[in-house]
Amino acid sequence: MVAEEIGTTLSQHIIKTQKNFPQASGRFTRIFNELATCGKIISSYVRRAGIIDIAGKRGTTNIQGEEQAKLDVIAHNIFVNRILETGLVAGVLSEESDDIIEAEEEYSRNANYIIATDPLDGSSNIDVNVSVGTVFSLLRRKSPTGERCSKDDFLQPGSKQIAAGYILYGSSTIFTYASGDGVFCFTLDPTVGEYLLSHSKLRIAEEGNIYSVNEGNRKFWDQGDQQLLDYFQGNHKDNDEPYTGRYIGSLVTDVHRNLLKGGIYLYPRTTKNGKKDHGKLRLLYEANPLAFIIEQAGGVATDGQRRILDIMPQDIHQRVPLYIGSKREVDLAGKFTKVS
Ligand code: AHM
Ligand code: MG
Repeated sequence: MVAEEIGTTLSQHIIKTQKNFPQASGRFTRIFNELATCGKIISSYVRRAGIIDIAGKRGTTNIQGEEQAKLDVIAHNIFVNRILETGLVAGVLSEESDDIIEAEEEYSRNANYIIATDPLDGSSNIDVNVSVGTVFSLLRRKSPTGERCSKDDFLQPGSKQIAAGYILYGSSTIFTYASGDGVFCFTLDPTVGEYLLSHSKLRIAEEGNIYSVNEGNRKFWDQGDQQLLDYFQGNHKDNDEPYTGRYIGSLVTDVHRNLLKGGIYLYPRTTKNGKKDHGKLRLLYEANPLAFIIEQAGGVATDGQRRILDIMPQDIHQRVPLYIGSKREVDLAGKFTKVS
């Protein structure tokens, strides 16, 4: 970061970058301001998770017989309501809702964007004070502005994303985004209530020495994935130097660490439920936005063979195996998964 960038706020930065696009209408800036606000509000809930009664499981009821909200449902409601009320977003696809949520007619007349989100990824970690995050993917709708949007609007490959980002609620709250001109991180300064630029045009190392994976699933993996793990652990004929294992179980946090330090995160397909699945992670609001960011930082993201951003989705909640991070390790993973 150069000296004159120090102290730059997220909104200053977005306004400045949007000035480079003569056709920019200010809509992008307004959506980003709202995303930033959602992050601040969700962050304030996350920070109080042990104090206020929001860590309960869904399915329990409060004294009025109402269902108790879990923090990921709270995050979903904050995110969806605020984003749709901008009048610029025609529909939101959220991990917390089976169907897409359309904007009310009064808000959708001029809305030409759509957003896919995991409002609180890794939320099973909340009860034990481990970092979680909000992930978002911004796309242009396919259907004409003014009409009702549908699931089909969301069935676009990740390469069509206009922007993507995540808000990480860790030891500090970090807003990271990419929109075609590199990756930028802004750290929320609680003393001024603003996100301040902390990493500019972030690049991921071409090779790293961290692997992040849930090794407990090993026996359910394809042979190639098991051999890849042997490679990382130094139990392979081509490599007797072990990597470092780091797995938080919170995708945003694991990917963020590897973005800064270099390495690979993987969630391979498994046979956990008796037949081969597609792993756990969702293409549209987990894999795509993170792949967009990692690629713009110089890294790679695949499903083992295909570039994540080239996959044409068939379903809004489609799952996909994910290998994401430094180029060397993800390319290497491709060699191992090919033989499976
Ligand atoms: P979630 O969206 O329900 O939180 O699930 C996604 C999370 C990721 O953050 C994390 O990397 C992964 O699930 C962990 O899964 P596992 O517990 O199987 O290792
Ligand atoms: Mg998730």
